[in-house]
Amino acid sequence: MSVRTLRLPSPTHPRRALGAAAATAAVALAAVTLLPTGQAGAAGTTLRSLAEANGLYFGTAISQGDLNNAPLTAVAGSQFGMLTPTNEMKWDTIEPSRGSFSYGPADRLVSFAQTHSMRVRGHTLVWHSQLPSWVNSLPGSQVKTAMENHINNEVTHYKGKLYAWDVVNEPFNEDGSFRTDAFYNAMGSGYVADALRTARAADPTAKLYLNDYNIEGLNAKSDAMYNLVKSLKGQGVPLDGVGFQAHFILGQIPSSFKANLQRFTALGVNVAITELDDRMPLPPSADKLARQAGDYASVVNTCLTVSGCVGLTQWGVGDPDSWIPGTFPGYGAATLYDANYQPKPAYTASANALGGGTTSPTPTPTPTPTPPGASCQVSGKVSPWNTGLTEDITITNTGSTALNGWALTYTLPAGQTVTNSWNASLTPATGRVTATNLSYNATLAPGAATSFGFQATHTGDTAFPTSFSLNGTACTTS
Ligand code: 9MR
Repeated sequence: MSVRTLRLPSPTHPRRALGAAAATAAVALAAVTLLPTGQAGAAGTTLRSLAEANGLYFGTAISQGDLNNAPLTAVAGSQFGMLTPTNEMKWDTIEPSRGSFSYGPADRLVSFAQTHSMRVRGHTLVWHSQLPSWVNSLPGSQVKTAMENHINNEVTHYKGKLYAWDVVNEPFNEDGSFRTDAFYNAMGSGYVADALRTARAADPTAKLYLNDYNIEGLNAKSDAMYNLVKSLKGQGVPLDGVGFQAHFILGQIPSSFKANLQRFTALGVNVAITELDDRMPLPPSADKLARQAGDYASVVNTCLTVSGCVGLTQWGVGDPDSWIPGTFPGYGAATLYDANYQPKPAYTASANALGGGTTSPTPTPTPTPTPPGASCQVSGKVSPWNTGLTEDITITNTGSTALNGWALTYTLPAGQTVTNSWNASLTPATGRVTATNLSYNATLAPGAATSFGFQATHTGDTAFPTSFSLNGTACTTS
């Protein structure tokens, strides 16, 4: 596992080939949406903020019953920026009998998400499982109408509220043939296109996904999904992405994972990791947890390095919520949080992969030549919560000379301690701090601006820093 600090952004990183404007937007988004830490691995650092600073989301699956679990909701509401209802948007809950719709459980989860500024992935509209028996009992001639009506009703109910829908879930057998479920039997493979078109008509803003498991590596099943996506895109069917469930086994992340994701993005769709877990034989040991940390870091890094990978969702918040022990007896400990909702080594590894640097060794500083003095203006924003804050700072070069290397020095209010940063290297963590450019944003032309951000703990004083100077010359603040 590679360990790194201050991973964002790197000139060799495809996601960071976004340009300064997008990078600034990502930082601004992180600042706006940050929430209290909960039981995080490091004070002031959350998976969601780290992911968002990379232009990704980090999500989790929650069921209605989980809302009564205080430790779980504390972690979920602070650490994750996307919510997938585990079961509550499936057909058997939403339309248990024909034409009778029940949205209460799913509405409660959407409300929790909204309260915690989380987005929602809808899961799932058309699936052979958790399908009420009345659908399977319909004459073939009525299945299309029933499917379209179900999609139309559910997508309309959540219109404008969801980030994405898993429109069709698990359409393939392991050998790449279509599952012969009620939908395929009634309509052939054309049911997929029909479902996507129906969903798009009901909510033009939600991203539309196909989702499946065991398609992470190059194999017959992922070939089938690839060919389906290619065919749908060729016909102009509305399809935005493919979800890779990623129910992994310790030490068995497919070596072709990245190449596989990339062949999908080359078709013009996004990819997302939608149900991530990594199961191990029980009981967990220090060695197994360390290997699991490596697996998680590798998955996060794969998403980071595939342009078009939009985010990751873990299936469940902690090990107590995971479906694994019930389905794979003798296996478990598959998530980022242990039985007491304490972060596991996999959490730290994921955060580090996203640039959190919570356990990284202090890098050897690279000597930088002292750049010339500069005229500057500084602006910024503090987003505080009870014990921490996020701050983003924009520097504008108001001089007439381009800077090739910059160092912004400022004084933090007493009691503030930096815990992590992005788009600049910060040292020391308290008092008079210097933020130094990274290699990708070293150049600052006359009139140009650049932004960086950091998180800090505080003891009550959440004021913006004072006494800014850029390369030794005092800046104005606005
Ligand atoms: O986690 C879900 C579990 O609570 C349900 O009992 C199960 C029923 O099929 O579905 C689980 O979620 C599945 C998801 O909807 C689709 N991919 C596989 C997941 C694990 O079974």
